Amino acid sequence: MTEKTKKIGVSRRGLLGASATGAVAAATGVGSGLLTGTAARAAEGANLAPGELDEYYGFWSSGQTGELRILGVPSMREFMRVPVFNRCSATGWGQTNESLKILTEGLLPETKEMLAAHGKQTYDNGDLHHPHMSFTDGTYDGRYLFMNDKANTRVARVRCDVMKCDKIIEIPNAHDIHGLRPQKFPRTGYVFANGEHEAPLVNDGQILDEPDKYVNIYTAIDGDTMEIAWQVMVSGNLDNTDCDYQGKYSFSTSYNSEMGTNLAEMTENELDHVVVFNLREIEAGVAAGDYQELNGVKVIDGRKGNNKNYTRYIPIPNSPHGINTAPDGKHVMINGKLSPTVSVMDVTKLDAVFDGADPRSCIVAEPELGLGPLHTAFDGKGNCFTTLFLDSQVVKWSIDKAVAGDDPILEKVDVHYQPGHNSTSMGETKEADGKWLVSMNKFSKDRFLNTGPLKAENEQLIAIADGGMEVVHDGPTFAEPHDSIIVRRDIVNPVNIWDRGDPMWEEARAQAEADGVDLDWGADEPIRDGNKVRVYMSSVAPNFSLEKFTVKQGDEVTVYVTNMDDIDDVTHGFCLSNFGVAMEVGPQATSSVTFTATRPGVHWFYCQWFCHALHMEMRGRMFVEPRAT
Ligand code: RUQ
Ligand code: CUA
Repeated sequence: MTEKTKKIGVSRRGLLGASATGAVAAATGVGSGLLTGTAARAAEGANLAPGELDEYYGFWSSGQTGELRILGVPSMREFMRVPVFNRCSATGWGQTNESLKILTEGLLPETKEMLAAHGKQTYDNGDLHHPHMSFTDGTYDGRYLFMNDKANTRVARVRCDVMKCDKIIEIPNAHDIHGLRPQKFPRTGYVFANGEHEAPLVNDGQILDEPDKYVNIYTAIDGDTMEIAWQVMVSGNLDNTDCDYQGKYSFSTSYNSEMGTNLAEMTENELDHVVVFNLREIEAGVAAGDYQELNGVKVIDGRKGNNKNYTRYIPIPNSPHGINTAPDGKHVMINGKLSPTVSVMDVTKLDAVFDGADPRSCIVAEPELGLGPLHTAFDGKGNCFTTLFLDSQVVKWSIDKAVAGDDPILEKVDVHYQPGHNSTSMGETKEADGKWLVSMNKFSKDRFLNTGPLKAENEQLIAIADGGMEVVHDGPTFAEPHDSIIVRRDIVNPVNIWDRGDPMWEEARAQAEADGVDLDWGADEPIRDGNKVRVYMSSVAPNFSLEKFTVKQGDEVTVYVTNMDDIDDVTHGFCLSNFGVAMEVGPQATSSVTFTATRPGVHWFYCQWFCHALHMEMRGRMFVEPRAT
């Protein structure tokens, strides 16, 4: 904080007092969010002038929209949407050959069969919950973002150099990947992924309504290769996951330890559990061959009562949800959801638990914080910020006080409404800096102009740098504000222009080579190969290298477009009207799309990405000769 903002901050607080602001606002008849919000934003530097850059990147999930979003913090401006599990009309994600390769190559054989029966190549929907960056030595390293798809049991990776998804895998044996976190130390390393819903291990229809025979699956993926390293069979379903700063343990919350299949059964027990995974023991078990191989994956048995050292089950009250490792490297917060408590687990006591100590001996505090604790974020100064879903509040509390058995609650702030996840700047790394807190709220109710029965959800920015908690910004969001991370901008360094050698269009490169075509510039005539036709063109604003090309009705046509502009921000597109074809072609990138030329006649293709004063003129014709009758 600069000297100037500090002074404004102090004088504002001096005048109004942190808790008096609401009363003053109410008395003047101005919405408290408006008055204190505007004042506080100016004071805390959340309000950036046009052209000013944010201090942090925010990487946001979009829940059931299925994409990753990039925001700026503290401005909360949305910069970019990165399609991942969804389809994208603008970029052609789900339609270009390059994206279809990524979307299909990691699918299981039985999934491909199911999709083919529906006339599809890939899923159309996804539910992206948890985006997290790769780590090196306990902090973000700017290489990758990893994220889960709860809807179709997938895990994806986004390259941070180009901010595009480059890998998606479907996880066999598991059902609905929910919690996801990368290994923090020594590096990522593993990406841990929770299977949320339990089912028979071999789910071939032999076992149906026999829930006592269902298992759940915890998966470790190799973040470099995006291959599955191993899986562990566990008791109870898995909710969220995190890991320590030593590279020894990871842990998952589990609600429904009862293995019930309806609400009454699922919430019957007072205690559920956290499963602790002993990474070295599991690796040793895999090395020693103590696994069964199922769908090409090594599955270790870590169920309750297996008498091995792969897992421990720590009883936790009741239906714990979020699990968050504090930047102190020692404490892990397990958020009680149906219990008003957060259980504080001390990871330094886990060795003893694996040596036979009482599993609860690692729980060093269990403060009661309010109703519906879901997730906890950290300021790196020993304080926690826990969302209280039912109370519509965020509670700030002290780890030391909780461990000492004192009342740890320092402050509560109202959020609007029903918060789920929250995140702090760098808060899930050892470099947590305690400047900003975002509360991702599931309901906005009256906070915005009414948009009908379906309303925006609400993300609120809370300034925490001066030791208090001030809600300084409301940000509407569409389906849904699930989870986010806030990353210092010096860590993230995307390129402006693609490298012509990028692996993203490896197959186009190989095909062009086989066709004797220079992919950079294209070919004058289509290359025919039976009824398969390949059209190669380049684009330099405001021209495509081909003004026209001719194919025959019924041909399977692949159009490759290479954008030879090497200027920042000059993206071209290729849109073929009435064929449902459109794609983005970034500077120095190649994109391709395949379609069948069913319609005879003259068809215009045009650049749909505004690139030049003569952008409207950037177009050409496809002639489709009618099939001889
Ligand atoms: S879980 S709202 Cu899908 Cu992230 Cu807690
Ligand atoms: Cu190229 Cu518009």
